[in-house]
Amino acid sequence: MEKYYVTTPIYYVNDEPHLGHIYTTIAADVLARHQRLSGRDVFFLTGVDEHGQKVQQAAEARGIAPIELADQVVERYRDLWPELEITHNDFIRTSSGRHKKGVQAMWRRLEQAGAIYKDFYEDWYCVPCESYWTETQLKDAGCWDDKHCPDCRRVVEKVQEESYFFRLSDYQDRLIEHIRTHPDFIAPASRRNEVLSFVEGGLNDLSVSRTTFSWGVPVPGDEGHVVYVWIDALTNYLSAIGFPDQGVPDYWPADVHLIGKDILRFHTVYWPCMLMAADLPLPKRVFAHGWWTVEGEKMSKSKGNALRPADLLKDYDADVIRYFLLREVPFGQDGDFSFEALKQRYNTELANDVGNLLNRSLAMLNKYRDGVLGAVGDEREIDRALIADVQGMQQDVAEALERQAFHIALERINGVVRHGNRYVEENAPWALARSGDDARLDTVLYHLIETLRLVAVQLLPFMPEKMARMLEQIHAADVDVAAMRLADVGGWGLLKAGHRCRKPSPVFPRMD
Ligand code: ME8
Repeated sequence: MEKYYVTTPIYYVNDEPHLGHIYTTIAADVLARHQRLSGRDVFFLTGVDEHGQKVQQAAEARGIAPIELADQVVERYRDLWPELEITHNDFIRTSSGRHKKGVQAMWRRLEQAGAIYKDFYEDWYCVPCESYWTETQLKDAGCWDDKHCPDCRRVVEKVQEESYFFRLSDYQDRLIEHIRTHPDFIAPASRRNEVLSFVEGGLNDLSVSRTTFSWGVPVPGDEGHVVYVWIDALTNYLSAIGFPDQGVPDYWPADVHLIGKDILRFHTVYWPCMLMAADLPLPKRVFAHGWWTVEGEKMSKSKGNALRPADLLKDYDADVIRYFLLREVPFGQDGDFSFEALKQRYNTELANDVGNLLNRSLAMLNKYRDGVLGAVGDEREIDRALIADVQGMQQDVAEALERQAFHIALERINGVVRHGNRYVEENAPWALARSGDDARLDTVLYHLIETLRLVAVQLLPFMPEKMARMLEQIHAADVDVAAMRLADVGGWGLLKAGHRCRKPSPVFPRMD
């Protein structure tokens, strides 16, 4: 069976999950479900990033050990994912033995390849705050010119720290070549260009160990150093699937790493260069999606305005949240979340379009035909046009999702739903019932129900619970969505004459 490996970033445990984290994870889940439905052997990985100074400091601020903080926050993620119907195959913690072993093996491989050397690293230290700042952090905070501390505004001093370095600069040309010859490696295209010009601007070697804090994986053979948190974190994509015990694990290389644009450079510069040095294949694709603001504002810890999943789940079903996030904003672009937009999209696209087509079709089938499908008579042009649209949808959705174009996949499916509603108006089944044209009435109702069934199959990865309920009304039987395969249910004409559907029961009631 063809394998498919999809990952999310592993989330830091110094913050609780919010809208941004669920966005990436939902997107990955839709890909995983779609690929399983298409018959592939899927491995979907998510997890948490526990090491590093940020986590150590957050734990200290609460007066607990870093592992205690991690143990608490990890439960928030573990509890949340089932509520959002996330079907990950594994959940990696970077504090786990299997991961540490993977990181140390990666380190040794880099060392054996001659890609690591020891030198000094220059940091900026604020004595009163006892905090270390990098040059980049000072520049980003606008504190570079007179070199003051971004926190307390006092002058920082230069300190030298012994550090291991990774020969990132050695891989510059190979990376450029790889990006040029693999146009699908970095998406969307704007991000690819951004990375390319960054790499062409020249790469510096990367400091990959720290001695100023201890919460991390010890450097093999030099325990005074911990491995830089990004070397540690990126290796999760391999340690979770059996590296180093399996050599190159079965699921490697990943088909797609889904990430936010904030961590693009780590995934498209550091990670591929590390893999080249370690002589391991590169991931096939890295997709960096855009950034959500909430009601026009940037979410920030200091403002305390992060949108928490519980605030959403209180009023909206997981399926509706899943649909909205992937429909509202073209994947790759930034977007704004608002409850008003969510309600509006729900009412127009789900309640009015899908819900209405389902309710009226099943209601007419029950009213005129006691819920039983009749034989299909002569097909007219109008019927063939509907079938062609439905059949084209499957291919188009698959192609869109192969490029992570969720919004295009959904728009294509919605187009079929609108076509279905037009088909009802144009064929006016109520008039056929009144005039006693039973053969034509049966044909029209059959086309509607079969269209609905295939729409539900395509929407399953996006809204698994709602679509299972829709399919149960159509099939008049319980549906095991996890076991469903396109090869069995994806073709037009599965339902036969004599099949009885259920009475409609609203899946998308209108929201006021
Ligand atoms: O960066 N809009 O973890 P993290 C969209 N541990 N997505 C958002 C978002 C927003 N406003 N805010 C967060 C880390 N995200 C590292 C990753 S991977 C080897 C290590 C999402 O907890 C988005 O996917 O800060 C982003 O990349 C990720 O959360 C950052 O999560």
